[in-house]
Amino acid sequence: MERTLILIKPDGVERQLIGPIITRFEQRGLKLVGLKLIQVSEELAREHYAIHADKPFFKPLIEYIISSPVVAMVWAGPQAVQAARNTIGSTKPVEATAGSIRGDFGMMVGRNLVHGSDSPENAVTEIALWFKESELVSYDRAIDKWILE
Ligand code: DAT
Ligand code: MG
Repeated sequence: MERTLILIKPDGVERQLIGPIITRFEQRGLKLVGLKLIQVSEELAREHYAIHADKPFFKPLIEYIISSPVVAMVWAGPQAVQAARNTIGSTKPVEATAGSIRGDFGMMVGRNLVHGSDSPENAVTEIALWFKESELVSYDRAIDKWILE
């Protein structure tokens, strides 16, 4: 079982898309193991996006992510990172496949609704940044025998 960090960014929260976005991951068959609504500090935002610190879009990216609350989640499943990235769609919503979250709900790269970890290694680092291990739960889902083989 792999775990991935998913964020519903401020535009997703403000546009009242928390429910529809969570539904996409639930329908996919991923399992929710952590969830919280938080007002992100600039410090956390900068650490989360540290890899982009030298990019011209870094400042607006930080301002965007701290502009309203964010829903932080951990979803688990086989190849959860790749499954979630495909459900989210390409970084630029106009280029994202219809049926993906960004492809169905987004228009601009700076308002692309959702973050998802891009590799299993980065997922481990990001989950540790956003969640204490005690905030994550482990449970058996009865439905899993119809999702996992
Ligand atoms: P992703 O969120 O698909 O993993 P990323 O890690 O390359 O994309 O970039 C992080 C965020 O930074 C992305 O969701 C939106 C913003 N971003 C990326 N490339 C950008 C660009 N060329 N112009 C403006 N914002 C950009
Ligand atoms: Mg990324």
